[in-house]
Amino acid sequence: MIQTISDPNNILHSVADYQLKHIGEKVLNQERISFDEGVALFEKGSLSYLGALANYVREQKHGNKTYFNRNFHIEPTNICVFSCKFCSYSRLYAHKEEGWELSINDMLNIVKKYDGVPVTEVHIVGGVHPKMNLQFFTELFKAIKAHRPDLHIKAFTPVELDYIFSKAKVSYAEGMKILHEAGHDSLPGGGAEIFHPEIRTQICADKVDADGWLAIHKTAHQLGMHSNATMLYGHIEKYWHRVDHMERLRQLQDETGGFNTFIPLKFRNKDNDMSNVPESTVVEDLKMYAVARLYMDNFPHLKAYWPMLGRKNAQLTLNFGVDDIDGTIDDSTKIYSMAGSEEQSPSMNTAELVTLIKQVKRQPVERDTLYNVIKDYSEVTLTELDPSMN
Ligand code: V47
Ligand code: SF4
Repeated sequence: MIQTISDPNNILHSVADYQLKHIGEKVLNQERISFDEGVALFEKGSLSYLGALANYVREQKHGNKTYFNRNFHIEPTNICVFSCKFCSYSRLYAHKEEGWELSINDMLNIVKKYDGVPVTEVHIVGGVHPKMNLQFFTELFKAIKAHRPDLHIKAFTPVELDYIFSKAKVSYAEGMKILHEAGHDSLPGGGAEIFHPEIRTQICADKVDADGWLAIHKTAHQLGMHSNATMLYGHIEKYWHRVDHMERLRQLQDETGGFNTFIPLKFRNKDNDMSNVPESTVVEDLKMYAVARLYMDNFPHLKAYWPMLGRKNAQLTLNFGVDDIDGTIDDSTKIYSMAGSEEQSPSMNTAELVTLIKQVKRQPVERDTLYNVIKDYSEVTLTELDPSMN
């Protein structure tokens, strides 16, 4: 073990506020915190107190383990029928010459680039193209699985799924079953944004609403598929909207147990219709991760997505509840570079990811999408790592 586990007795001494102390006691006794207590943590909790509590929970659940996976992204298109105000990435169908559209063959060729490379997952998500329908994606999944049956396909948010199922005139259950049988293994967490209609109608009025998002994840869980959940924070929402969002997810997780990971996504403001909204500070980001770890007690994992946060901040989050920093990625996603992330060509190989985790005295563990351990790197020294490995 590289680092000592935090001592719970020291944590409560640092806080004078009665309510915060009481919440801290509940956390240390593994009792669930309420909606109002979640809001109080955001409003009154100091960064050091929230961090100490969240780190305690993180170490109780996972010790020093910090998970990552070896994956690549395919973004089939950035043409989108919707017009989310925070999106810097999409182009309307009317301006499709400014965007890209990949054919099944193009996407299969991307998969083939990884022949012989030990990636375990392909993450497929993009805009909602009016001509890419249920049949198109069924064929895509079958083609990928025919070429590489062991590759886990994590694809599509309820935004795409709700659109393609309603165009195909099938129910969520029928549509999910068709895709699952074609090779669709799990759902990423996107499209959740902020569930509460007071905010959702201002930032992404025309896409699937909270009930639809939750119903599609529930349908996937009922088919035995796992999924992730995100929250786009740090724009026009209030703290209670964040807690409302987490509360809805926590309730569904109580029912199905199908979520793996919660991923808070920091709003980036470059080149979109919300560029006038300032971005959150790093202190606010770390508080967000910490409160998420404390509130989402039934979510096994909390992920910081490094291409969006940047590498240094991703390292910091590992002391604020985070136990997962996503994957190797390989410069295959544009969604954050177009929104202003410091990571303009996000790409990190395994040696770099392991180094990043070891530098902050955590234990790097390569996982697959479902968190089965592929390799524990704790005994591998930095000099033993091959810098050219993918
Ligand atoms: O739903 C779009 C977000 C999401 C911006 O499940 C933005 O493993 C910040 O869901 N600023 C899609 N965020 C990406 C996503 C995801 C990413 C990594 C891993 C996983 C996973 C899922 O990206 C969208 C939206 O919330 N987004 N624009 C922006 N300007
Ligand atoms: Fe389309 Fe997704 Fe961008 Fe919204 S966030 S406009 S659904 S690509």
